[in-house]
Amino acid sequence: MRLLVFFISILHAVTASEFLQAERLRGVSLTKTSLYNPAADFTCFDGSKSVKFALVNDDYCDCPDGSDEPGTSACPNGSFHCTNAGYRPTNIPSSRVNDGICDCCDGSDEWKHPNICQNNCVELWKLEKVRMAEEKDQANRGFVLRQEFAKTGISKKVERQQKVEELEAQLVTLKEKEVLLKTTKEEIEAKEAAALEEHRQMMEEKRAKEEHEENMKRGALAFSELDTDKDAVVTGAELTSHKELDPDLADETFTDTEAQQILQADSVDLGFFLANVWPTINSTFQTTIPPIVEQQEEKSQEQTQEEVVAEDIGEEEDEIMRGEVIDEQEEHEEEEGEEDEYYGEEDEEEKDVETPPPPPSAEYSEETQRIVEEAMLSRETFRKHEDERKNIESEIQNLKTALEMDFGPDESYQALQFQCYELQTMEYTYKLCPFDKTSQSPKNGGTETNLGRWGSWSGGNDDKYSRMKYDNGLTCWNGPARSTEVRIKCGVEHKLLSVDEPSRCAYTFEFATPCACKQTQQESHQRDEL
Ligand code: MAN
Repeated sequence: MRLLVFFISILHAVTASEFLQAERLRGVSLTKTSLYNPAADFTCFDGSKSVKFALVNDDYCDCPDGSDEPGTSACPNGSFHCTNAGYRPTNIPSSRVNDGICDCCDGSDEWKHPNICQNNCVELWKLEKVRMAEEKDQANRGFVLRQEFAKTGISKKVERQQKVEELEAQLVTLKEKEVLLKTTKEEIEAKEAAALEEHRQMMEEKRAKEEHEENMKRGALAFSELDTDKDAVVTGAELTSHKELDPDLADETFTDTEAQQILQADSVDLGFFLANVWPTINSTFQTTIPPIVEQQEEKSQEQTQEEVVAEDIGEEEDEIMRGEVIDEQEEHEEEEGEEDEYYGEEDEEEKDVETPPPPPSAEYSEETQRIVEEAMLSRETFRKHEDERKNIESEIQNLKTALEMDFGPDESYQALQFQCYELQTMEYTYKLCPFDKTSQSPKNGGTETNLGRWGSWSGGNDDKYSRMKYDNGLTCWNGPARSTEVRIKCGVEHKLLSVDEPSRCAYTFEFATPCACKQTQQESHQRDEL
């Protein structure tokens, strides 16, 4: 009886061990164990076929999806599950099974070479625990900082909102005042325009009057020139001395009759001449008397010379004197070069002193001047006011833009606005200016290359704030516009950790900041599979 009980117990033990064996089928995770039932045929996971259970793990690939060979390297697309008891279970490609390299920390992937791998799962787990503790500590310290940043971010937001309200109220008053200033300005400008128009007309009339007077003066001079016998009338005969007045220049004879036709009479006095004759001949009449200005100049030259001559040689005949004096003066000038220089300078000084100030461009009346100045002042006041209003509007706009920015669920990322973080690599200095841009500057000089402008948070629904997207940077030669993805992780300080360019002109930055720290770090769970 005892012997029977013993055999039954042995039988039980074998069955349990077989069951365990089935449960622990090589390369299969606990969750998939139920799919491998030794008591039934095995159906490939893709449902493509069923095979005898004996063909599972027989080192021959039957299922197209490789599911019949979880523990061997027979299927190219198979997957081997490392239990890694004491550490984390993991799946490796079947091709790594029995390839002489230890992939699982429990060494289970090298089951044909039991001596080459050491089970180091426990050691790994110990290291992992230290790393996790450090990470947790960092996360907690970072979280404390994050809360500070969040507090500042929130108060900054409130401050900005209040500032917007304050500026908007100010803007209302400014706009009201601007309307008044504009009305005042327009009123005074209308007055100014009228005064300037009046001034322009006055100047125009003055000029016309002066022109008329000048014309009459020239007419009177012409009359006097034509009146050769000085009897206060001009006759046809007198007119004929001016051949240019001949209405029929081709025949080369200017007859009295032709001249009388021009005069409209046999002879004319000054009044009739100015009113009726001069207007018809003033454009053709050519005076034989040199122009007044020239005469005056000549006269003044003569006077100067006379003075010099008077000093040097006394009173003599003008014509003779002039010739001698000029010669002597020239000689004198040659001899007394130094003195001349001196006099020359003195002359220049005198010239400077004597040069009259330029006449005012517009000689306004006192009233017009007052209106013009008042209008200028009004324009200036309006312009200043307008500038002030525009400044306030742009300040409001900037504040609103900042208020619309997404600085994270607790506003802590506000701390990064207007800051830049740099990282040096062998070739470049990379810069991240959160919410603004990313850039790259060659270390040996040269211009900064924009690697993207702030776009948006791009971590997706799972963790929106884990990534930032900067795009529309400088276009790559024959390529896309440069862009950057910033991967954010928790750290006790804001720091640009690494930079990469995984594909041409598409960059990835790794950035640590307390703003990404969470109070409770997700624990990595040790899996103890037995
Ligand atoms: C520059 C840099 C590089 C980039 C090339 C593309 O050299 O911006 O990062 O790959 O241009 O031509």
